[in-house]
Formats: sequence, C-alpha cells, structure tokens
Amino acid sequence: MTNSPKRYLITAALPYANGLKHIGHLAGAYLPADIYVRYLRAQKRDVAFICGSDEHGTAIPIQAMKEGTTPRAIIDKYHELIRQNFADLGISFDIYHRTSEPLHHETAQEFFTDLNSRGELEVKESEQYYDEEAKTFLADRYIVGTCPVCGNTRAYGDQCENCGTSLSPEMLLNPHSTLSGKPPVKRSTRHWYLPLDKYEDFLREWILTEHKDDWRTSVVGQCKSWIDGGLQPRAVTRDLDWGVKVPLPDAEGKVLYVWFDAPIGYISATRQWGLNTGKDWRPYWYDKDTKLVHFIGKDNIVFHCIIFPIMLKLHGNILPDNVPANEFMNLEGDKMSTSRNWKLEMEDYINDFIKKDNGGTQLADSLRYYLTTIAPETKDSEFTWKGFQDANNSELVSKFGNFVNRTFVLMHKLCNGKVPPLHTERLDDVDREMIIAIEATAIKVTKLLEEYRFRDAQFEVMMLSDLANKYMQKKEPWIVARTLEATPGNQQLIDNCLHLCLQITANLAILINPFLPFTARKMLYLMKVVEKMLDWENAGKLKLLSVGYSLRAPELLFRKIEDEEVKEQIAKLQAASAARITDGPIVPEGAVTKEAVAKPEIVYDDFAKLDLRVGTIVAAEKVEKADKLLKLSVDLGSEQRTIVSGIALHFKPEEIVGHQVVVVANLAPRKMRGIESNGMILMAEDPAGKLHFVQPGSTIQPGSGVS
Ligand code: B3M
Ligand code: ZN
Repeated sequence: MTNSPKRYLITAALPYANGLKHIGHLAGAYLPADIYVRYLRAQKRDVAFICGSDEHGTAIPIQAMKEGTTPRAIIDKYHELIRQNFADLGISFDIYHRTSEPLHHETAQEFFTDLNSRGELEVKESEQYYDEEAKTFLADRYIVGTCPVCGNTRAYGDQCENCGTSLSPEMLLNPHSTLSGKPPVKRSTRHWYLPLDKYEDFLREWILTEHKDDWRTSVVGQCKSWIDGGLQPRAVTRDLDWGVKVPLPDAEGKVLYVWFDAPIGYISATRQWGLNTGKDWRPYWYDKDTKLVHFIGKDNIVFHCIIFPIMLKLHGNILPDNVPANEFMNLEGDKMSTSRNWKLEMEDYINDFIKKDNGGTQLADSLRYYLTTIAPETKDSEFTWKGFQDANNSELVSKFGNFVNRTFVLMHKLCNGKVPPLHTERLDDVDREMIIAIEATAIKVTKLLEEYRFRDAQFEVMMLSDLANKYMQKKEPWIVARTLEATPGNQQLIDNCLHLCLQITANLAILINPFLPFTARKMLYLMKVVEKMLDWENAGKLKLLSVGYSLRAPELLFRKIEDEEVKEQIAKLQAASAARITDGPIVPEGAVTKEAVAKPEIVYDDFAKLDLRVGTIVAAEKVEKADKLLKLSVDLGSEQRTIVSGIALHFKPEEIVGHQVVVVANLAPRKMRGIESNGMILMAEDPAGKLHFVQPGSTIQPGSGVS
C-alpha cells in the first residue's frame, strides 16, 4: 500500500451487546483505533470510523435468561449503555450501528446468497447435540461440562473460562444442557460450510509472505499456526432462533453463524453511514485505493485474518491492509474476567471519576493516557490502580500539566499575558536544541502512529514536555527577571524562553490531540485558538501563536488522583469479586457444581480486613423475576441488614427464618435487581452442589464477631 491511499476505512470489533465492556476491551481495540482515526482526521484524510453492537450469537439469549428478560430487551439496553460509555471516553466513531437493524439483516443475507448461489459454500449433514426436553439443537454455549484440561465443572462447549482453552462440546466430560440440565443426545442436521481449506495457498501468500513484515509478529504467528494446523471447512449456519435467518426456503429454524454475520456488520454500518452522510459507501469496500484496518483483541484474530478475508475475497471486496491486534490487559495481578467479576467496566470508571468530578473530561483523558502507556501491543500488560495514580500524578500532572501551567503563569507575570517576540540574534545553543527537538518529535510521533505503535508515540509526546520542563529549568526566566533593573536588555532572554515555551505548548496540543482529545481542546481554549490549529501539518512548526496575541489566565489541565481514591477502587474490586458467588452464571440445579477456585496466598492483614459477624435471619422472601435470589433481613445485634443472596434454588424462604449465618459485614453495598444488598452470607458447597449455611455450633448472640 502506498503512503497515502485515497481513503481509510477503520473498524473496531463490534462488542457483544450482552453486558457492559471493561477497560481491557477499551485498551484492546477502541482506544488505539480512536487514536489512529484522530490522527488521520488531523491529517485531513478521508476516513470512516466504523463500529456498532454485535447483537446476535448465543451470548444474547443467555444473558436474557440470566436477567429474566427477552433478547430484544438485552440488546436495547446494552447497545445504548455501551454506546454512551464510548462517547464519554471520547471514542469518536463515525457510526455506532447495530446488527439487529433490518439493513444489516439484508446485507448479511445478500452476502450469504451471493456466496451460496455461486457454489462457494458446501452443504453437509452432521451430528449435533440436541436437547430432547427443550426440543432444540444446542449451540456450544448451551452445553456445560467438565473441562478436560483444568477440571472446571462449568466449562462451556466452546471454551473453558477458567483456563481459557478453546473447546468443542465433544471434549467436555459429563456434558449437560443449560436449558434442561439433562445430558444432550446427538441428532443429524444440515448446515452450510465455508471451505477454508481451499484457500490455504492464498492465505500463505497473502499473510505469511506479503504481510510478514508489516503485520505484528504475534498476528502473523497466530495465523501461521492456524494455517499449519490444517484449515477445515467451517459451518456458517446454526440451528437457533436468534440471529439473521438463512435466506433459503429449506432452512427453517436456521440462522447465520454469528461470526459470519458480525463482520458483515462493518459493511452494513458503512452503508448506513453512507445514508446518513450522503456519501457513496461502495468505494470504501470495493476500491483498491482504500486502506482497511481492523482494530481487535487477539481472541478475534482468526476471524479477521482468516475467515472474513476469505469471505471478502469471494464476495469481491478489498482485504484488510493491517489487523493490529492487541494482547490482553490484566488487572491487579489477575486476568480480567466478567464471570469472576474481576474487571473495571468503563461504566464504573465513568461514574466514579468522570461524573463525580463534575463531568471532568480530564479524567477521561487520564484513563486514556494510562491505558496507552500500558497498551498490550506486544505482550500482555497489567492495569494497577497504583500505576494509574502514578501515571496521572507524576506524568500528566507533574510533567505535561506542570509545564503548560508554568508557561502560562510566567507569561502572565513576565510578558504581560501576551505572546512575547522572538529575538533571533539572542538565541543560544540551549534554545536551538529545544527548537530541533520540537520538529524531531513531530517526525517521530508521525512515524510511530503510521506503524500503529501508539504507546511509543505517546511516550515521545511526553518526552517533549519533559524536555521542555528541563529547558525552562535551565533558562530560569524568573531568575533572569531579577537582573532586569541592572540589565533591561535581558527582557529579550525572558521573551525568547517564553516565546518558545508557548510554541511548544501549541505543538503539545497538536501532538497529544489523538491521545488526549479533551486536553487538547482545553489547551486550545487557553490559547484562544480554533480547532484548525490542531491540523497535523502544523506539528513541528514554530509560528503557531502570533506575537502580541493575548492568552487566557492559567487553568490546571489535570488533577491529582488521591490515595483514598485508589484504596477505594481496590476495595471495590475485591468486594465485587468476592460477591460473585451470588451472581454467577445461571446453571440449572443439578446440572453442574461450582468450580473450586484455588486462590493465591494472602497475609494475615488481608484476612483481618474482613468484618465477619454472626447474624440471625429474621425474614426472607423471593426476589421478583430472579429465580436465584432471596432477599434476607438479618439481625446483627446492633442493626438489621438487607442482604440479597443467590440461594433461592437451594432453600425455601420459610425454611431459613431463624437460622444463624456468618455475614461479611463490611462488604461494599451492591444493587441486585434494584435492591441494595449490604453484606454477604457465607455458604459451604458439598460435592453434589448443595449449599449449607456456615453457622456457629450453637445459637449465640447476633453480632458476635468471627475471627
Ligand atoms: N462480538 C467478539 C468480541 O467482542 C465479537 C466481535 C465481533 S467483530 C466483527 O470479542
Ligand atoms: Zn479449563
């Protein structure tokens, strides 16, 4: 691909609209895509930034079962929440579409029909798992059993979420249907297959030869192992009633496989964007002079580098120019996981930081900044709250923010609040070095962005603010000011320093804009200049602010993150993960038992943080529309607590009134089904999966401590 293609089509993986997304998702696909797109827009390139909700697949009806509602209600709810979360964090999609839209169904069906009518798909009969009681074929996600690798008894038919192994339902020991809890039987069914095996030569040539140097090593490596492992025909239809109907008369009860329709979602979204803007969408998918880039996490590589490209090739579309997939981001020493409740959702960050701070968008940038400094571009990385605090306080506040603030303060104090002139005859080597560094930084950042090396690119921008601080420290205009009475000509030295510092500030705004868009805009406000100044062609230039122009009074760009905030977040994370037992995946009684999780060693202080107390259940009732939950009133001696507990499948409310229990009394409150739960009760689980209360040997005073 030449350096400047006519247009860019940038996609970020379509999130499943089955739940809130965490910062691992944000750092993996959406943030890097947004940085790249903002850079391209500043370059005034023709670009469409495409995303939207993936609303099909079994994840949606499964979530609907969990929440006791319909798939439609689930996608409507999460589509809107996720869309808003992205907007709050400055992810600037040109369209955030939905695969439930008729335009998408139509586009996906046309695509399927095109491939099928040209004989590119194969039809085969095969044996699939069937639930005789629920009278339906079982998608992989509807089958649970014991993982052959780690022994987790709640592994799904496609993956074990405990050890991460990809599975097929046949590999599970003791498989059960999640619909009825019964072991499934095999039944014959007919499906359409995409013969991946026919395209091995094409893939070898295209990925392993043509792109072996410009794609990330990890991406090429994963593709190579798929190809070397032998590609098999892949079913692109499923027996399911949620999804895009297979557009054939003899395919009753069948839908397109979610991974067939979801990437076509990029195309339907582009079509809708065309309709919204009056642009012709076709060249974006058909003209070779379009640069198509897919931003994804590493678990999506095979779909974006092998399966979808084959579909695109057969359908006559362009192929991706690059697929800069990221590795995973861990959180405080452990893998991020929705099922284990070990995660930081965008929603939580927004509520706890951005909204609490009066809509302080600078905190959106603080998160963007830290996530980019730890971007998992080449290996897995780790988010820690301490790391977040450090990055914010010692880099954004103390370097970047401090430099801009000092520049404004001094300019007001020593130069009447106006951009001072540059006296070229009085420039020295220190000034000249600084000038060279500005241009050099612009060149470096541009090159790194073109190579999708966002972490390094942002680092270079921070280095410039670091150099600028040092420059100011060397020049000490506040000291020079003391010599003015004796040597009035020294004002020229002060002018030079602050003139350069102001031009650096303008450059910092341009260069930081793709990464920290809210900060860049605040800087424009302080400098009283318009958005146009952020055009990338201005990067590295020196005359961005005109001499004599008066600027606004200083305002801080960032605020510190306090120790208290960090502590609170860590406590919240631990509480949420401990509470997960009341809110785990829905599994019918008797189908499976919970896995025994081996936990890392703790020290006594960790244990001592728990406030464990004996309580007496004084009332219990079912929670409406939640078949697992009971709402308990527990007497703790000095007070009565409401605790929502996931034990309804095990105990009748009337059975347990009067029982004593051990309560985690200092667990952060948590809303379940609109009821605030204040604490958690401890339960023991026997090998058959039956729950038993943990209680004192004989009845004692409620409120007694347990240690
Ligand atoms: N929804 C999976 C995921 O979010 C899937 C991506 C679709 S991209 C076309 O990881
Ligand atoms: Zn496993």
